[in-house]
Amino acid sequence: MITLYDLVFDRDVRPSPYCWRTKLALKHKGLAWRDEPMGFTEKQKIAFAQSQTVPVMHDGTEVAKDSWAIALHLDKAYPDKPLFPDDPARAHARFVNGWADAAIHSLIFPMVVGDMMEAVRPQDRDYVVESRGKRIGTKDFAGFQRKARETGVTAFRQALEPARRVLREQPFLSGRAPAYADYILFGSFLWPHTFARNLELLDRDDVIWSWRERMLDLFDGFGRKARTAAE
Ligand SMILES: N[C@@H](CCC(=O)N[C@@H](CS)C(=O)NCC(=O)O)C(=O)O
Repeated sequence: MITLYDLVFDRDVRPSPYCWRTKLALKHKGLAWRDEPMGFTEKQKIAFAQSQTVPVMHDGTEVAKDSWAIALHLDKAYPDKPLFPDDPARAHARFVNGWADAAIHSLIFPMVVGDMMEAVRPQDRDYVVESRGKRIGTKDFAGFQRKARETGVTAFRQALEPARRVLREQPFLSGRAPAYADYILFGSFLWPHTFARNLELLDRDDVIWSWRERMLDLFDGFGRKARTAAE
C-alpha cells in the first residue's frame, strides 16, 4: 500500500505543486494510494523520513522523499507505463524539474503569497507568516502580492516561452502523450489554481492555455476536480 503525505490548507485544499507531481505520476501509472494530509506545523508526521517537506511516500517497506526521487522510485518499482521511457526522457524531465523550481515557482510565489495567508489552516498561520515573511522581507503580504501582480503576469508569460515553443510543435512537453515533464509544469499551475483569487496566469489564445486544458482533462478530470479555496 502506498501512503502519500500531502500538504493541506484550510478546507482540505491541497496546493503543493510538488505533491501534484507525485499524484499525477501515480495516476499515470494507474496506482492507488492512501492520502495523508499534513499541515505546515505537523512535521512530526514525516519525521520517520527525516524530511521537512512533502511529498513523502511510504511504499510498503520503502520510504521516498522529494518529488523527483519519488518519481524515480515509482519507475523502478512499477516499470509499467514509465514516467521516463528512456534516458533522454529522464534528462529532459530533469531539466523541466529544475526550470519549474527555479524560474517558474519564483515568479508565481510573489503573486500568490497574500492569498496563501488567507488559505492556510488557522493553526499553521503563525508559522507561515514567520517563514514566508522572512523570505519576502515584509509581513504586508497583501501589499506585496498586489505590487507583484502589476508586472508579474507579463514576466511569467515571458518565462514560459521555452514551453510555448515546444507546445506549438507537439501536444505535450513529453511528445504525443503526457509524461512526467508535463506533470511537473501542470503541478505549477495547480498550485495557484487551488487557492489564488482573481489571478489568470494565461491568455486564452496561448498554446499553453490549450495544453493546460488537456492536462485538466486527464485521468477523468483529476486536476479539474482539485478542491479550491473558493468552493
Ligand atoms: N524539492 C522538494 C520541494 C518540496 C517542498 O518544498 N514542499 C513544500 C510544500 S509545496 C513543503 O513541504 N514545505 C514545508 C515548509 O515550508 O515548511 C520536492 O521536489 O519534493
